[in-house]
Amino acid sequence: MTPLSFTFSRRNFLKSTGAAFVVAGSFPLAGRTQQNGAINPLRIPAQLEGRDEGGVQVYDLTMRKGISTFFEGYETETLGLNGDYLGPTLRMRDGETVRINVTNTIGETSTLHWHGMHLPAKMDGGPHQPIRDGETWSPEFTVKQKAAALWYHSHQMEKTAEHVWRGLAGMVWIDDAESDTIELPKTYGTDDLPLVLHDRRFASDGSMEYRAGMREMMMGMIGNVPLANGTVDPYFDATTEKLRLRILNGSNATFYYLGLDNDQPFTQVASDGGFLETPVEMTRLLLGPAERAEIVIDLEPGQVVSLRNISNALPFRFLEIRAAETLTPSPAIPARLTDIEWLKPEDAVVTRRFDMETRMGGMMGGGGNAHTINGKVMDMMRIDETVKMGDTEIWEIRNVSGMPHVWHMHDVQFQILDRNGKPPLANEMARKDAVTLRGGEVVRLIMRFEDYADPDTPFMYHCHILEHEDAGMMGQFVVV
Ligand SMILES: [Cu+2]
Repeated sequence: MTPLSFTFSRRNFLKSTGAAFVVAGSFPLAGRTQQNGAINPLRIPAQLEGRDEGGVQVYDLTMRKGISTFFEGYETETLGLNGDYLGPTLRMRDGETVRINVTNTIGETSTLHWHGMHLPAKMDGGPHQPIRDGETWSPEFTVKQKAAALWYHSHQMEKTAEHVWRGLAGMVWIDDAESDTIELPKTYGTDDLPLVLHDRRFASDGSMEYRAGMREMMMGMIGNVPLANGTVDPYFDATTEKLRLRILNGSNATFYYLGLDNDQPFTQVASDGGFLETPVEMTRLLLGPAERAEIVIDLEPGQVVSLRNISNALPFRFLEIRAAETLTPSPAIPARLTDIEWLKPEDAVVTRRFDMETRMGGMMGGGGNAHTINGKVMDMMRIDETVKMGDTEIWEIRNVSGMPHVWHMHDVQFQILDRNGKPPLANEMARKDAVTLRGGEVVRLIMRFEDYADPDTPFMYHCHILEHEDAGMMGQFVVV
């Protein structure tokens, strides 16, 4: 087995699932070894700033087909935005009005969803805002949220997994007055890096076709090669004492358990929807699909340290960081990063309950859909929940299956009240839009629906294992 192949074992941190998936794959192309140094410079996505048109910040994004070289000598068919694979990092500011012209040229209908953004449902880019091939969709809205590292991705009904797999995703970074002045690394591409982590399954001819069979529809599509910003086995030459990584788990279905190879601690400063109130020092970070974490790593001159997926079976490297012999000083991380307005359970007017269920027999036995929420599969014509604008609500999510799921909801950033009746982890005390639930777990979320009543256009909630979403593990709510 070549060391570039890897094995996922979630047993060591997902003990409760009962399902110990070990998915091994091998990639015989290169025959190179991760025991040696990393081989490719980390790709840094271009930044895309808006251009001012009468006070509106305008962005142009073109979804297109591309040819990517992940392995020397092999061409791979991919999709990208303004490029061959993945898309640029959009930079936006709180309070600005933005318009994004999204042109679809991929040869089939797709959508582009602004994951984590608070915006009108019609601008959300979900299944109800299809962009046909050759057409341009131009959502316009005012950015109304705290500084955060968000992302965008295709959300085409029943095709989300395939379109994201092929490359239709990128990040959106929001800035505000607080992030302007906070003493954290913030020079893009130098000490402040986007890091889109995912895995893709490559065939021996270099192709990474999306082929979800029965097993993948049940467990999710899992790759045999890890990538960071679309780079295979990358390194980054660091020149500063502190390095800030804005990490997105952009995989279809893989839970990453991240750490540094020398087990040195790092500091998480932000979660999905922005800064934590206080930094959290840690040595391990679990990120489910769609979750984000911003971490800061302290570097010694000349140090080589790797960000790895930790697993008992076979850990693999996502990124090798090579520190220069002389490093530019970085200021200490502030003891307090922000103030979060904590929502109070007594202010909630209703508690809604959602059961995320996977019936192993369902699909295998040909008995229809295996992945459901409250026993139902997604129906674009059905509104599942109606929420009153201005209300604070508690949503209790139960994973009644034996495998992990990721709850994600559109429109709002929520707060986790408790996990299995106990307080959430320190790094979950945050604004979040996605939360990992191991088999059997229960989380209570609290959120306020502040704006944008629209009885006709729903927002989505769904599992962010994309194969589960496509199989129907999704529902719709309207704000009225
Ligand atoms: Cu799921």
